Amino acid sequence: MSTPSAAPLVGVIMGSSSDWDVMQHAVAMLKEFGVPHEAKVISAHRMPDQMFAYAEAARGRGLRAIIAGAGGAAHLPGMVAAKTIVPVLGVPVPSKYLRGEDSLLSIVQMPKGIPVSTFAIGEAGAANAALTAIAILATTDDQLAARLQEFRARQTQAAMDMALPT
Ligand code: RP5
Repeated sequence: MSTPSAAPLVGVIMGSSSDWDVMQHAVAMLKEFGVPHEAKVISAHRMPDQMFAYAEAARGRGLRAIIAGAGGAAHLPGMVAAKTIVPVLGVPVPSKYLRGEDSLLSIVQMPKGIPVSTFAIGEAGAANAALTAIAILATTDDQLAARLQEFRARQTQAAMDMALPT
């Protein structure tokens, strides 16, 4: 279920369109739960003024979480977090030469006082960042909380139904 016309509650931003292969998994999860969201390219290095404007406006526009994905010198999540108190969920995107270990370390090693919740490198991190944004929203939305519980229950059942080759 997707609600593109409603005011976005979650912003999904990424440093480049080349990050979409990974970040689409965050968007897919938000769509599955029917969470109003937006997705944009906002580059820390190539469009820093727009990055700061996005971060400064985020809370006033009603965003409750920002999922920020970037690769390499992945400054986007940290710099957005520096300019807003909206929770920032950082997704390290796999990079060409260091396979995302550079992205992970860039995002996770924030100085005390400016947190970025940092997720796994790649697809799992993007999906889990979305699930965390959903969990944040579910603290004040009982219907969403019920959908999250159902998601967990389906996942548990799928694991219990797993069979190994004999
Ligand atoms: C980062 O540089 C982006 O987040 C992307 O992961 C990486 C490479 O960007 P492109 O050169 O593919 O645009 O800022």
